[in-house]
Amino acid sequence: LSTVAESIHEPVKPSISISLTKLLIDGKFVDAASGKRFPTIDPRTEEVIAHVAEGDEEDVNRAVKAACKAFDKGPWPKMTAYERSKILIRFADLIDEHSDEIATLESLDSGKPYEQSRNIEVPMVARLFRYYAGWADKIHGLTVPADGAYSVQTLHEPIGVAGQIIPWNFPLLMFAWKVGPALACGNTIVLKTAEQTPLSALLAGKLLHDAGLPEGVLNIVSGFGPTAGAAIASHMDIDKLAFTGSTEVGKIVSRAAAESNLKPVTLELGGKSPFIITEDSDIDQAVELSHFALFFNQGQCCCAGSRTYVHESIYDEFLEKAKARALKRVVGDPFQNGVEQGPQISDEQFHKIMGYIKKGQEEGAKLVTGGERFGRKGYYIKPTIFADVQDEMTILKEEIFGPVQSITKYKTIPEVIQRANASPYGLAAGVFTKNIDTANTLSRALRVGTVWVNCFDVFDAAIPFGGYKMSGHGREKGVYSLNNYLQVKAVVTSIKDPAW
Ligand code: TXE
Repeated sequence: LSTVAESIHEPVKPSISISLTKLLIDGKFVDAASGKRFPTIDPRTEEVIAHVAEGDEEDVNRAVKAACKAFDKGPWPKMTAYERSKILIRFADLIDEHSDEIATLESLDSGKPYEQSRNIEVPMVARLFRYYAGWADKIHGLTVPADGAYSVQTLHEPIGVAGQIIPWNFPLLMFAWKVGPALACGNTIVLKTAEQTPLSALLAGKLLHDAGLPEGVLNIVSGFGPTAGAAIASHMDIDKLAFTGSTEVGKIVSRAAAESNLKPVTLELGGKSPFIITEDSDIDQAVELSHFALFFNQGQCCCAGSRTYVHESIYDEFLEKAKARALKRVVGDPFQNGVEQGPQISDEQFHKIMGYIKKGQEEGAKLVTGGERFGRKGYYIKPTIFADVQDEMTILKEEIFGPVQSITKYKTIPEVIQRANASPYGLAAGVFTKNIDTANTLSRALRVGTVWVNCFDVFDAAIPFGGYKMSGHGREKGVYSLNNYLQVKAVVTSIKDPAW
């Protein structure tokens, strides 16, 4: 293991050449109108991977024009659903064929373990496109029995041009969650990737065109939030906005959407998910699952189980074992086999997390392990555990978005329900128990969009995901996501001779 850890001093050089760095507009890779480029950084080395075209308002305007043309003139929304479905399936096949390359780009740009990109996330992307390809030709309305002599039917039509803004923690998966259902429903798209991770989506965009996507249907504008992102949120010709990111920016884009053309908005925002371990639990299994729930993806998950509630009767033993597990966590270069945790995404996030660790100590939480930088360069942080964390402490209230587990004890189920729900967030929760009655009680009482019972982070394409409260609104994945990208039109036809 020490060899793996040492690897961060000699970063692996993945064999990949970065060829796609321009904006994808109207089926072509083009420079930004301003000619500007920005660096994307390797979080392992803090060095530049590539310079990428920096889109801003003018480029968003060009992309929206192309998307409007592709929507209004077709062929995309007017193609048979079966034809659209075949293109999505061909794309999924291309993702499989290029999975080494695309996983390499993803890990290089984001710092996540290559094994995670290659074996979990890239296959999930292909699976998700096949899932939505399956829906494309099964979207249909109703025949409605209305009073009077009318024949009434509903048509489920694409909304038009979808604006999509995605974050850096799962660049390719967020691309898939947004682009898959929007395309299946026949919409066209202007997508902005996160400025920290622009690379994998550009390759995915190329592969979609190789699969037969007509030009202008998917436009990708790399760039920053206050420029390119703001231009999307406030654009008068974008018909729908889907955003994943911070709660703070979620409010900004909602406001911009309302103040421009009132486009409908779906939001997937921050979280502070409870993970509740009951007294009857197998402690070793509970330690492993709660460890995974928090530390997966360097702790950079909106649904991370970041409030670990442990029943008082097993608390001491749990704590000791949780510490041992964190100490065993393999931190190192994400391209080394066996590495569980790579660097955080950026200097900014590194410092944000270190700030929370300091705050935890200042406010009196007990630092059990970690709490400091790992290695000399790169944004690595040691797996960190705080114990005896109290409800009013900042680290139990705010989203840290890093490898910091906060453990707290509880006595009764009503008490833990009340405390778990006392958060402005409501994205997800984990419940670990052998008692079916407790599982049923908790899964109904928790005010969150997903409850994982004796499992965590199960992200099947068919399972809806989204938040209660300030974690957002709308659902992604599953059949529910189709509603985000469809309009319902009622067609009411007078019947001339109702007797027949
Ligand atoms: O998010 P931002 P940041 C949380 C997490 C993290 C914090 C800040 O707690 O520490 O947010 O991360 C674009 N108009 N999550 O600063 O800024 C931006 O370019 C339009 C949770 O990276 O919200 C990027 O594409 N767009 C989250 C996207 O919004 C704007 C995942 C997200 O960035 C914009 C990421 C603007 N004015 C962070 N400003 C999750 N829910 O999974 C920024 N953007």
